[in-house]
Amino acid sequence: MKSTKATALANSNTALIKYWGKQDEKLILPMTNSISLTVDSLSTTTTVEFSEKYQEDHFFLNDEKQTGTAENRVIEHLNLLRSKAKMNLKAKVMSRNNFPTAAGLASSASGFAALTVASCKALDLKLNQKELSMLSRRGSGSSARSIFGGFVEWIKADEASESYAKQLANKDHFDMRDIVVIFKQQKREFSTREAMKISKETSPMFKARLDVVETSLDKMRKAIEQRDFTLLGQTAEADCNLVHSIALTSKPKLSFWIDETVKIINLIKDFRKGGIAAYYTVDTGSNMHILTLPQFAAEIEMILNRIPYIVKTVVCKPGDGAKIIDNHLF
Ligand code: 2P0
Repeated sequence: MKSTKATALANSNTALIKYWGKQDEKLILPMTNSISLTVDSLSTTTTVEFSEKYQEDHFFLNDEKQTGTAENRVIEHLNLLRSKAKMNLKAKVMSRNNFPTAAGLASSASGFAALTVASCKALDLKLNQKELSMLSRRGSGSSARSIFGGFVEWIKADEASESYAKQLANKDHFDMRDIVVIFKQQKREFSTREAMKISKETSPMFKARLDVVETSLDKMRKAIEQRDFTLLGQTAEADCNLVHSIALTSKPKLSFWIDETVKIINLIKDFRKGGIAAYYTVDTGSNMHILTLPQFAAEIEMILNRIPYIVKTVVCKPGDGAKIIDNHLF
């Protein structure tokens, strides 16, 4: 019986200058470049097996069979990869996240990067990271960045064959920490995909960000290159605030922050007054990221762990890009 199996591990990434808005929804071409940090402790492991024994595609996430949009997005991505490999065997896909799914912690980034890398290996497509990044992008835009480790920039382009991510600096270039803060209360009314579309079509702030994003990207590249943590933090916070202003001024209003988000933002401001270098960024969920330097991480974590509305903190370092591993999930 014809059968082929592979497993990949991909880390999530935290957007420092965010991807917000598409110029092409089908090809997933972004309106702007974006810059992220691939982290080491939030990962998806995915095993893919293409085999004659499967009559249809199956997708399991954290041991639960998925249906609806989650399953359809995976099947659509498998179809794209199968057409590239000129092969039509159905597949079983099993994924495991070591962190909450769909909570603004970029599970689609690690998820589609792991799916792409595992599938391409199982399909014997011999692709380089740039090609993997372009393919992964079609599953979920931010996953194009998780193919690479460390500090990564995803390039906008009008052509599908020219929009891919590339590494700006490897994980050892700048030793910083991303403390992921997971709240007891979770809120998510809109998927990122819906939110981006609504924002682009309805927020008067959307164009305003396009006017300043090139400057933000320049500052972020410089901050990374020169290991300037203050510039990195200030620039990430400013872009985060702009993106969430766009969300808030959309119709319908998109608000991802909860009371706890604002409380932690105020705490971070107090940290800075007390000489602790810390900055925030928030993606499309109420959970948030505190960017800091290694020497402050333990103290910040200790303070956060005393706060009753925080269920978990994860201290992440810069991490590796997506890779093939030997331990299959089935
Ligand atoms: C980012 N986000 O740069 C931004 C900031 C969330 C907030 O990219 O529609 O799941 O699949 O391309 O990649 C998450 O969006 O969106 C995201 P699709 P994706 O990380």
